[in-house]
Amino acid sequence: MAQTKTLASHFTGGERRDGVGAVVDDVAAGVKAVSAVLARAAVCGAVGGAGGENVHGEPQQKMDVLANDLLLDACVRGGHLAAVVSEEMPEPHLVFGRHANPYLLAMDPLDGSSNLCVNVTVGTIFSVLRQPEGVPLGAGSFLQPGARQVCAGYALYGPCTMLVFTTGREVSGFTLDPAAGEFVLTHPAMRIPEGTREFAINASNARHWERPVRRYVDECVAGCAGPRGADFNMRWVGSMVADVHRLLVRGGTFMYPRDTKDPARPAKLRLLYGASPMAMLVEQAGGGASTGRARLLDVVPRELHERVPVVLGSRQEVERLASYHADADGGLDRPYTSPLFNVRSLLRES
Ligand code: FDP
Repeated sequence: MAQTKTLASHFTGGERRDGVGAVVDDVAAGVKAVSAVLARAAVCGAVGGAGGENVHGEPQQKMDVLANDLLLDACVRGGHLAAVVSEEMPEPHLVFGRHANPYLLAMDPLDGSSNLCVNVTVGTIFSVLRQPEGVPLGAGSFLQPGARQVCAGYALYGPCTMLVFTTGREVSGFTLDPAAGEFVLTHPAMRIPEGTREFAINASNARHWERPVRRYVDECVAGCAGPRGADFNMRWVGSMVADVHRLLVRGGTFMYPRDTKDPARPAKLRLLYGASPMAMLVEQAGGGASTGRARLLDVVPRELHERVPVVLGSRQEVERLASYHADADGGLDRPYTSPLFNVRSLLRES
Protein backbone atom coordinates (compact mmCIF):
# COMPACT_ATOMS: atom_id res chain seq x y z
CA MET A 1 0.00 0.00 0.00
CA ALA A 2 1.36 3.46 -0.93
CA GLN A 3 2.52 5.52 2.04
CA THR A 4 0.24 8.41 3.04
CA LYS A 5 1.89 11.82 2.67
CA THR A 6 0.97 14.34 5.31
CA LEU A 7 1.64 18.04 5.78
CA ALA A 8 4.09 17.07 8.53
CA SER A 9 6.35 15.42 5.91
CA HIS A 10 5.75 17.96 3.10
CA PHE A 11 8.48 20.49 3.83
CA THR A 12 12.20 19.84 4.22
CA GLY A 13 13.83 20.46 7.61
CA GLY A 14 15.10 23.94 6.67
CA GLU A 15 11.78 25.07 5.15
CA ARG A 16 10.05 23.98 8.31
CA ARG A 17 12.54 25.32 10.88
CA ASP A 18 12.45 28.98 9.93
CA GLY A 19 11.22 29.15 6.36
CA VAL A 20 7.84 29.47 4.75
CA GLY A 21 6.99 25.89 5.77
CA ALA A 22 6.94 27.05 9.37
CA VAL A 23 4.37 29.74 8.50
CA VAL A 24 2.19 27.18 6.68
CA ASP A 25 2.38 24.93 9.76
CA ASP A 26 1.20 27.83 11.92
CA VAL A 27 -1.68 28.60 9.53
CA ALA A 28 -2.58 24.87 9.51
CA ALA A 29 -2.76 24.89 13.33
CA GLY A 30 -5.13 27.88 13.17
CA VAL A 31 -7.22 26.19 10.47
CA LYS A 32 -7.66 23.07 12.63
CA ALA A 33 -8.88 25.28 15.49
CA VAL A 34 -11.32 27.16 13.21
CA SER A 35 -12.57 23.87 11.73
CA ALA A 36 -13.26 22.45 15.21
CA VAL A 37 -15.11 25.58 16.33
CA LEU A 38 -17.14 25.78 13.08
CA ALA A 39 -18.30 22.19 13.53
CA ARG A 40 -19.80 23.17 16.92
CA ALA A 41 -20.73 26.78 16.10
CA ALA A 42 -24.47 26.22 15.64
CA VAL A 43 -24.89 24.20 18.86
CA CYS A 44 -22.81 26.73 20.82
CA GLY A 45 -24.75 29.72 19.52
CA ALA A 46 -21.76 31.08 17.58
CA VAL A 47 -23.65 31.52 14.30
CA GLY A 48 -25.10 34.97 13.68
CA GLY A 49 -24.18 38.62 13.70
CA ALA A 50 -21.52 39.93 16.10
CA GLY A 51 -23.14 43.36 16.18
CA GLY A 52 -20.15 45.19 14.68
CA GLU A 53 -18.82 45.93 11.20
CA ASN A 54 -15.57 45.03 9.44
CA VAL A 55 -13.29 47.59 7.75
CA HIS A 56 -15.54 47.53 4.67
CA GLY A 57 -18.62 48.49 6.67
CA GLU A 58 -20.09 45.00 6.25
CA PRO A 59 -21.79 43.28 9.24
CA GLN A 60 -19.37 41.03 11.12
CA GLN A 61 -20.44 37.51 12.05
CA LYS A 62 -19.51 36.07 15.45
CA MET A 63 -17.48 33.46 13.58
CA ASP A 64 -15.58 36.17 11.63
CA VAL A 65 -14.30 37.50 14.94
CA LEU A 66 -13.61 34.07 16.42
CA ALA A 67 -11.79 32.81 13.30
CA ASN A 68 -9.67 35.96 13.28
CA ASP A 69 -8.70 35.44 16.93
CA LEU A 70 -7.94 31.74 16.49
CA LEU A 71 -5.79 32.22 13.40
CA LEU A 72 -4.02 35.26 14.81
CA ASP A 73 -3.23 33.38 18.00
CA ALA A 74 -1.88 30.30 16.16
CA CYS A 75 0.19 32.33 13.69
CA VAL A 76 1.62 34.76 16.23
CA ARG A 77 2.38 32.00 18.73
CA GLY A 78 4.35 30.14 16.04
CA GLY A 79 6.86 32.99 16.22
CA HIS A 80 7.70 33.29 12.51
CA LEU A 81 5.81 36.47 11.54
CA ALA A 82 6.59 40.14 11.95
CA ALA A 83 3.05 41.40 11.22
CA VAL A 84 -0.45 40.27 10.23
CA VAL A 85 -3.13 42.06 8.20
CA SER A 86 -6.70 40.79 8.35
CA GLU A 87 -10.04 41.73 6.84
CA GLU A 88 -11.31 41.89 10.42
CA MET A 89 -8.67 44.39 11.65
CA PRO A 90 -8.38 47.95 10.30
CA GLU A 91 -4.66 48.20 11.10
CA PRO A 92 -1.84 45.64 10.86
CA HIS A 93 -1.09 43.62 13.97
CA LEU A 94 2.65 44.04 14.66
CA VAL A 95 4.04 41.03 16.52
CA PHE A 96 5.71 42.21 19.71
CA GLY A 97 9.41 41.33 19.83
CA ARG A 98 9.40 39.86 16.31
CA HIS A 99 10.07 42.90 14.12
CA ALA A 100 13.18 41.24 12.68
CA ASN A 101 11.22 38.20 11.40
CA PRO A 102 11.12 38.01 7.60
CA TYR A 103 7.46 37.06 6.99
CA LEU A 104 4.17 38.97 6.79
CA LEU A 105 0.73 37.33 6.67
CA ALA A 106 -2.41 38.80 5.06
CA MET A 107 -5.65 36.87 5.61
CA ASP A 108 -9.40 36.81 5.25
CA PRO A 109 -10.13 34.60 8.28
CA LEU A 110 -13.63 33.56 7.17
CA ASP A 111 -14.45 34.32 3.57
CA GLY A 112 -18.06 33.77 2.55
CA SER A 113 -19.26 34.07 6.13
CA SER A 114 -22.66 35.38 4.99
CA ASN A 115 -23.26 31.74 3.97
CA LEU A 116 -22.78 30.38 7.50
CA CYS A 117 -26.41 30.71 8.54
CA VAL A 118 -27.35 28.28 5.73
CA ASN A 119 -24.49 25.87 6.54
CA VAL A 120 -22.76 26.38 3.19
CA THR A 121 -18.98 26.04 2.66
CA VAL A 122 -16.82 28.93 3.88
CA GLY A 123 -13.04 29.38 3.88
CA THR A 124 -9.88 31.12 5.04
CA ILE A 125 -7.69 32.84 2.43
CA PHE A 126 -4.06 33.69 3.18
CA SER A 127 -1.00 35.24 1.57
CA VAL A 128 2.60 35.28 2.80
CA LEU A 129 4.97 38.09 1.83
CA ARG A 130 8.52 38.95 2.86
CA GLN A 131 9.11 42.13 4.84
CA PRO A 132 10.77 44.38 2.21
CA GLU A 133 14.23 45.74 3.04
CA GLY A 134 14.45 49.42 3.95
CA VAL A 135 10.70 49.77 4.65
CA PRO A 136 9.68 50.40 8.29
CA LEU A 137 7.42 47.60 9.50
CA GLY A 138 3.79 48.69 9.13
CA ALA A 139 1.00 49.01 6.57
CA GLY A 140 3.52 50.02 3.87
CA SER A 141 5.29 46.65 4.21
CA PHE A 142 2.22 44.91 2.77
CA LEU A 143 1.81 47.13 -0.30
CA GLN A 144 3.53 44.70 -2.66
CA PRO A 145 2.19 43.18 -5.90
CA GLY A 146 0.92 39.60 -5.67
CA ALA A 147 3.83 38.44 -7.84
CA ARG A 148 6.02 38.86 -4.74
CA GLN A 149 4.04 36.40 -2.60
CA VAL A 150 6.17 33.53 -1.28
CA CYS A 151 3.12 31.45 -0.42
CA ALA A 152 -0.62 31.67 -1.05
CA GLY A 153 -3.45 29.40 -0.06
CA TYR A 154 -6.86 28.77 1.37
CA ALA A 155 -8.61 26.51 3.80
CA LEU A 156 -12.03 25.22 2.82
CA TYR A 157 -14.52 24.25 5.53
CA GLY A 158 -17.00 22.02 3.71
CA PRO A 159 -18.04 18.39 4.06
CA CYS A 160 -14.35 17.98 4.87
CA THR A 161 -11.74 20.60 5.77
CA MET A 162 -9.00 21.16 3.19
CA LEU A 163 -5.79 23.18 3.08
CA VAL A 164 -4.65 24.11 -0.44
CA PHE A 165 -1.48 26.14 -0.96
CA THR A 166 1.46 26.92 -3.21
CA THR A 167 4.94 28.14 -2.40
CA GLY A 168 5.62 28.81 -6.07
CA ARG A 169 6.21 25.20 -7.08
CA GLU A 170 2.84 23.62 -7.95
CA VAL A 171 -0.36 23.58 -5.90
CA SER A 172 -0.88 20.96 -3.19
CA GLY A 173 -4.24 20.08 -1.64
CA PHE A 174 -4.42 18.43 1.78
CA THR A 175 -7.54 17.07 3.51
CA LEU A 176 -7.88 17.08 7.29
CA ASP A 177 -8.30 13.62 8.77
CA PRO A 178 -10.18 14.62 11.93
CA ALA A 179 -9.51 11.25 13.61
CA ALA A 180 -5.73 11.59 13.24
CA GLY A 181 -5.71 15.40 13.48
CA GLU A 182 -3.46 15.49 10.39
CA PHE A 183 -3.62 17.03 6.93
CA VAL A 184 -3.22 14.26 4.33
CA LEU A 185 -2.08 15.00 0.76
CA THR A 186 -5.15 14.10 -1.32
CA HIS A 187 -4.71 16.49 -4.29
CA PRO A 188 -1.04 16.59 -5.37
CA ALA A 189 0.07 18.95 -8.20
CA MET A 190 -3.39 20.40 -8.87
CA ARG A 191 -3.91 21.59 -12.48
CA ILE A 192 -6.82 23.58 -13.89
CA PRO A 193 -8.28 21.58 -16.77
CA GLU A 194 -8.23 23.50 -20.07
CA GLY A 195 -11.37 22.25 -21.69
CA THR A 196 -14.28 22.66 -19.29
CA ARG A 197 -17.35 24.75 -20.10
CA GLU A 198 -18.49 26.23 -16.79
CA PHE A 199 -18.60 29.76 -15.41
CA ALA A 200 -19.39 31.39 -12.06
CA ILE A 201 -20.71 34.92 -11.59
CA ASN A 202 -23.39 36.63 -9.50
CA ALA A 203 -25.86 37.08 -12.37
CA SER A 204 -28.11 39.34 -10.28
CA ASN A 205 -25.55 42.09 -11.03
CA ALA A 206 -25.93 41.63 -14.79
CA ARG A 207 -27.47 45.05 -15.39
CA HIS A 208 -24.46 46.70 -13.69
CA TRP A 209 -21.73 44.84 -15.65
CA GLU A 210 -19.51 46.42 -18.26
CA ARG A 211 -20.09 45.48 -21.89
CA PRO A 212 -17.22 42.95 -22.24
CA VAL A 213 -18.52 40.88 -19.31
CA ARG A 214 -22.07 40.94 -20.64
CA ARG A 215 -20.77 39.87 -24.03
CA TYR A 216 -18.86 36.94 -22.49
CA VAL A 217 -21.75 35.73 -20.33
CA ASP A 218 -24.32 36.17 -23.08
CA GLU A 219 -22.18 34.12 -25.45
CA CYS A 220 -21.90 31.35 -22.84
CA VAL A 221 -25.64 31.40 -22.18
CA ALA A 222 -26.39 31.28 -25.93
CA GLY A 223 -24.84 27.79 -25.89
CA CYS A 224 -24.61 25.62 -29.00
CA ALA A 225 -26.64 28.08 -31.06
CA GLY A 226 -24.40 31.04 -30.15
CA PRO A 227 -20.93 32.20 -31.24
CA ARG A 228 -19.17 29.76 -28.85
CA GLY A 229 -20.92 26.78 -30.45
CA ALA A 230 -21.01 24.97 -27.09
CA ASP A 231 -23.31 24.65 -24.11
CA PHE A 232 -22.01 26.12 -20.84
CA ASN A 233 -23.06 25.35 -17.29
CA MET A 234 -23.25 27.92 -14.48
CA ARG A 235 -22.37 27.40 -10.80
CA TRP A 236 -22.33 30.09 -8.09
CA VAL A 237 -21.80 29.14 -4.46
CA GLY A 238 -21.19 32.75 -3.38
CA SER A 239 -18.20 31.73 -1.23
CA MET A 240 -15.07 32.62 -3.19
CA VAL A 241 -13.08 29.75 -1.68
CA ALA A 242 -15.64 27.15 -2.80
CA ASP A 243 -15.99 28.71 -6.25
CA VAL A 244 -12.21 28.86 -6.78
CA HIS A 245 -11.71 25.34 -5.42
CA ARG A 246 -14.11 24.11 -8.10
CA LEU A 247 -11.93 25.80 -10.77
CA LEU A 248 -8.84 24.06 -9.45
CA VAL A 249 -10.59 20.70 -9.52
CA ARG A 250 -12.64 20.88 -12.74
CA GLY A 251 -11.84 24.15 -14.53
CA GLY A 252 -14.04 27.00 -15.68
CA THR A 253 -14.17 30.73 -15.05
CA PHE A 254 -14.86 32.71 -11.86
CA MET A 255 -15.72 36.39 -12.21
CA TYR A 256 -16.40 39.23 -9.82
CA PRO A 257 -15.88 41.98 -12.38
CA ARG A 258 -15.97 45.75 -12.15
CA ASP A 259 -19.57 46.98 -12.05
CA THR A 260 -21.56 50.18 -11.65
CA LYS A 261 -23.83 49.03 -8.80
CA ASP A 262 -22.19 51.40 -6.31
CA PRO A 263 -20.11 54.13 -7.98
CA ALA A 264 -18.08 54.54 -4.76
CA ARG A 265 -17.11 50.87 -4.91
CA PRO A 266 -16.52 49.59 -8.46
CA ALA A 267 -15.15 46.22 -7.29
CA LYS A 268 -16.19 43.79 -4.54
CA LEU A 269 -13.29 41.45 -3.75
CA ARG A 270 -10.21 42.36 -1.74
CA LEU A 271 -6.80 42.43 -3.35
CA LEU A 272 -4.30 41.59 -0.59
CA TYR A 273 -6.10 38.72 1.12
CA GLY A 274 -8.49 37.58 -1.62
CA ALA A 275 -7.61 38.22 -5.25
CA SER A 276 -3.79 38.08 -4.98
CA PRO A 277 -3.51 34.72 -3.21
CA MET A 278 -6.19 33.18 -5.45
CA ALA A 279 -4.36 34.53 -8.53
CA MET A 280 -1.08 32.94 -7.43
CA LEU A 281 -2.80 29.58 -6.86
CA VAL A 282 -4.62 29.71 -10.20
CA GLU A 283 -1.47 30.68 -12.16
CA GLN A 284 0.56 27.96 -10.42
CA ALA A 285 -2.14 25.48 -11.48
CA GLY A 286 -1.79 26.57 -15.12
CA GLY A 287 -4.72 28.99 -15.25
CA GLY A 288 -5.04 32.73 -15.80
CA ALA A 289 -5.87 35.57 -13.39
CA SER A 290 -6.76 39.08 -14.52
CA THR A 291 -8.64 42.21 -13.56
CA GLY A 292 -10.00 42.11 -17.11
CA ARG A 293 -7.43 44.78 -18.03
CA ALA A 294 -4.21 43.66 -16.31
CA ARG A 295 -2.57 40.60 -14.80
CA LEU A 296 -3.84 40.40 -11.21
CA LEU A 297 -0.41 39.51 -9.81
CA ASP A 298 1.01 42.78 -11.21
CA VAL A 299 -1.47 45.05 -9.41
CA VAL A 300 0.35 47.11 -6.76
CA PRO A 301 -1.92 47.78 -3.77
CA ARG A 302 -2.28 51.44 -2.74
CA GLU A 303 -3.96 50.58 0.55
CA LEU A 304 -4.38 47.53 2.78
CA HIS A 305 -8.05 46.86 2.20
CA GLU A 306 -8.23 47.79 -1.50
CA ARG A 307 -10.74 46.03 -3.76
CA VAL A 308 -10.13 44.82 -7.30
CA PRO A 309 -12.11 43.30 -10.19
CA VAL A 310 -11.40 39.57 -10.53
CA VAL A 311 -11.45 37.16 -13.47
CA LEU A 312 -9.87 33.76 -12.74
CA GLY A 313 -9.77 30.32 -14.26
CA SER A 314 -9.00 28.31 -17.37
CA ARG A 315 -6.33 30.25 -19.24
CA GLN A 316 -8.07 30.40 -22.63
CA GLU A 317 -11.28 31.74 -21.09
CA VAL A 318 -9.46 34.41 -19.06
CA GLU A 319 -7.55 35.48 -22.19
CA ARG A 320 -10.83 35.69 -24.10
CA LEU A 321 -12.33 37.94 -21.39
CA ALA A 322 -9.23 40.15 -21.41
CA SER A 323 -9.48 40.47 -25.19
CA TYR A 324 -13.16 41.48 -24.90
CA HIS A 325 -12.12 44.23 -22.44
CA ALA A 326 -9.37 45.38 -24.82
CA ASP A 327 -11.82 45.41 -27.75
CA ALA A 328 -14.33 47.48 -25.79
CA ASP A 329 -11.70 49.91 -24.46
CA GLY A 330 -10.21 50.33 -27.94
CA GLY A 331 -13.63 50.89 -29.54
CA LEU A 332 -12.93 47.85 -31.71
CA ASP A 333 -15.77 45.58 -30.72
CA ARG A 334 -18.68 45.35 -33.04
CA PRO A 335 -21.93 47.01 -31.87
CA TYR A 336 -23.21 44.42 -29.49
CA THR A 337 -26.81 43.31 -29.22
CA SER A 338 -27.38 41.17 -26.19
CA PRO A 339 -29.61 38.14 -26.62
CA LEU A 340 -30.44 38.39 -22.90
CA PHE A 341 -31.32 42.06 -22.89
CA ASN A 342 -33.14 42.58 -26.17
CA VAL A 343 -36.68 43.90 -26.39
CA ARG A 344 -38.41 40.57 -25.99
CA SER A 345 -36.21 39.32 -23.16
CA LEU A 346 -37.29 38.99 -19.54
CA LEU A 347 -33.97 40.59 -18.56
CA ARG A 348 -34.55 43.60 -20.82
CA GLU A 349 -32.69 46.78 -19.80
CA SER A 350 -34.91 49.73 -19.00
P1 FDP B 1 -18.74 37.28 1.85
O1 FDP B 1 -19.13 38.71 1.59
O2 FDP B 1 -19.89 36.41 2.33
O3 FDP B 1 -17.52 37.15 2.73
O4 FDP B 1 -15.20 37.90 -0.34
C1 FDP B 1 -16.50 38.22 -0.09
C2 FDP B 1 -17.56 37.25 -0.59
O5 FDP B 1 -18.30 36.64 0.42
C3 FDP B 1 -17.03 36.13 -1.50
O6 FDP B 1 -16.66 34.97 -0.81
C4 FDP B 1 -18.15 35.88 -2.47
O7 FDP B 1 -17.69 35.42 -3.73
C5 FDP B 1 -18.78 37.24 -2.60
O8 FDP B 1 -18.43 37.98 -1.42
C6 FDP B 1 -20.27 37.15 -2.72
O9 FDP B 1 -20.80 38.43 -2.72
P2 FDP B 1 -22.27 38.78 -3.27
O10 FDP B 1 -23.24 37.89 -2.55
O11 FDP B 1 -22.43 40.23 -2.92
O12 FDP B 1 -22.24 38.57 -4.73
